Amino acid sequence: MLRYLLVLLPFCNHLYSAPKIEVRVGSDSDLPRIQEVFVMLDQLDIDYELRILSAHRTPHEMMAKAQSLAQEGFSVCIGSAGGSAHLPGMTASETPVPVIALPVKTSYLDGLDSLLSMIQMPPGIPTGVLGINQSKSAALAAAQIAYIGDHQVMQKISKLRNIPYKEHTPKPRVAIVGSKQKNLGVEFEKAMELFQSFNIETIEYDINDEEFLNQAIESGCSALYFICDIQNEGIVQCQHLSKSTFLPFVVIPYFESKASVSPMFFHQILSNEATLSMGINQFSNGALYCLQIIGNKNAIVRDKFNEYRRDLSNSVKQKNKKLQEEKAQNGTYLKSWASSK
Ligand code: C2R
Repeated sequence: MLRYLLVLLPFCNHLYSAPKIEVRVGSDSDLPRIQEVFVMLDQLDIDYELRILSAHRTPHEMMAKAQSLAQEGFSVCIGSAGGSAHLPGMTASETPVPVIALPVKTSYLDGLDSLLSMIQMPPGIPTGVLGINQSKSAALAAAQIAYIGDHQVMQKISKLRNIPYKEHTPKPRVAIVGSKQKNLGVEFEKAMELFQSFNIETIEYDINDEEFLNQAIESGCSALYFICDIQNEGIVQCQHLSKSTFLPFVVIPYFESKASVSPMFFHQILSNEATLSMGINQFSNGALYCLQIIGNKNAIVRDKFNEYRRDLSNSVKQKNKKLQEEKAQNGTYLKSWASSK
């Protein structure tokens, strides 16, 4: 028996290929500011590929390398840039691989410019945004996505983050937290329908139940979808929760009122943990981001996700076509505008 095992041993390496992480930066000038990404990944013994790619200066190369991320076997991409930082968003448009957006601190606007140009992505194209210069957290969040279910790496992460480790076998299942006792409206319902249409089970947990995090791990949830009710305790809950779990932590900042809000709250929810934030009230983007995480290990979910993206793109092209036809027929665009949402 032992002899057979020894014969097979050299082939085992070929069977297991470690998940890959890409780090792309808008400029080499960003590197010193985000060097903790690399220190952290090294500390976890995780290899990565580093590329300088700019949505503005090298759009074609940036796009081509985004389009091939999935085929090249990457499970996650950290996109980091400063100022008018379109790199992570444009990358996300071209790949089913989850993109983590890391805003770089800038000289004039302290990185708020970077953060705001990353976070409020349009429905359909999520990025998971971290706090400004939260490089260590970006590396941890990337590892938590790429190595979910890998006991060795997750154990290391738990130790580093001071979180009790519990063995976890991820399933196509997502923990929904912060939705109970609230009427979140139609946008939240749409997000839940998205999960359903992808055959992903959702389990709603009560945030006040002390055992819920353990239960989410035991039941094999692949991500935690947290609705952060900014006007009611949400920020405190978010800070507490994000410190307590090694599950990919996807946050949807929720504002009940439509009044405009100060972007300063982002500093609070994105303080220094591996918290991946969506834009304000972007419930569907939170769901899609969870689906992308699950899609790393589930070809059916990934294929469906790609189909979803194609449909989204086609619906925009259709609208444009209609607009041009109206102009040709009526000599004005106005009619189309009035009938579009
Ligand atoms: P230089 O120092 O090279 O002039 O770059 C970079 O991330 C950097 O922070 C200045 C800043 O420009 C940013 N940059 C972007 C993008 N490309 C470069 N935000 C992009 O594609 O988003």
